[in-house]
Amino acid sequence: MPHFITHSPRVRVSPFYAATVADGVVSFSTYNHMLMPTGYGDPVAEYERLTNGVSMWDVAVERQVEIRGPDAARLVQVLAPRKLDLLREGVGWYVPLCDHRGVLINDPVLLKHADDRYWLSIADCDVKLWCQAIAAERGFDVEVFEPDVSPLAIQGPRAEDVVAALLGDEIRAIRHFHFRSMNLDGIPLVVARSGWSKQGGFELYLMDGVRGEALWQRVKTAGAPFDIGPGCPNTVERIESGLLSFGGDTDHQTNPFEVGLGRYVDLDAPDDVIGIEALRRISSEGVARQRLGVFIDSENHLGYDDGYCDVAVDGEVIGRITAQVYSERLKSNIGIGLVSTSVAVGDAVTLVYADGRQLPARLTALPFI
Ligand code: THG
Repeated sequence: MPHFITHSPRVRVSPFYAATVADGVVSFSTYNHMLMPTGYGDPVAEYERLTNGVSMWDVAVERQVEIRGPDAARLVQVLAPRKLDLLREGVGWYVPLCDHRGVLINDPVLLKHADDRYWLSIADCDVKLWCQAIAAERGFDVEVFEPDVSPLAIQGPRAEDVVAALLGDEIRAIRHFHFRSMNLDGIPLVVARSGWSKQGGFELYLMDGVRGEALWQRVKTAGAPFDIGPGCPNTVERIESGLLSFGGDTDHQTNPFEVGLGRYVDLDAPDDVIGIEALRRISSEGVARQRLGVFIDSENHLGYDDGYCDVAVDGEVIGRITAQVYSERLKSNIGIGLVSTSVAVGDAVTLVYADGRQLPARLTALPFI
């Protein structure tokens, strides 16, 4: 029996929704209270396009939290444990947002439009509420709201050629994580060199939801000579690349140092930054867990349906695998997990599934590729 999800303000659809349905989307997840496409029915072709060609993704679920007003710079500095006086207009930075205990609560890209205007391009959780609460508690003069902005990602080695065909050769000069405002025959965009893959690419932040269908068709047309096709944030590629999935790979205790985001924390950020004292303490005491990969020894190709599993050594649970897939490129099942610092790369471990199945595995460093 097929089942359906009722659309409502609690499960919103993207401005590209009708276009993704017309192009054959077969599955969705939810993210930031919206439907997010997760597959078009041909995972091999989708992986191939992403790694050798170009693919277009409806990632409108990466919502923006806009912070605007005289105290905008003060608010973002209090929210993010990086020294933001070094962030320039037209540049995005990856910033781990932490709570007062140094626990990671989101991993957005912070885009600076102006001294009094920023976007937090967020992963899945209610960052707007957090920002509004902190702004009010600290008495800052800012507005915090979700603007009408919906990213469409163009990812893969041929992405730059597609975006140049769409918007002109000037986009080739946009550097990694830099962005600029552009206009595509009346469709307002912010164009950034970014995206949740290691294959290179751009994100077109659509600034008028009514134009979703128009933008999708324009990208398809510009991409046709490059064999563009639809895709989604790709589980195989992101595990091979070791990209963090906030909420997937993290739990309610995870700090940035455990998951490889320590290089995005400045311990000498100002003392009034939320969580900075805890982060300094965690950094000096050292972490108890680390994010590693595993090669899993199994005849079957593993995936979401296999569920997640504990990682054990000598019968003792020392961690958990949070995502696993079969990698055709590596000819092996691979996974990502959080494990104790009592184990190390190269160690043999046993994966213990909820149904009692056990599989041998070996710890390895990230990324796989
Ligand atoms: N695009 C945009 N917003 C996002 C995401 C995105 N918001 C949330 C979600 N994805 C998760 N956040 C990201 C975004 C980018 C990267 C990782 C997680 C990323 N990281 C590179 C890395 O880890 O090597 C580079 C980081 C850097 O150079 O600073 O690209 O996909 N708009």
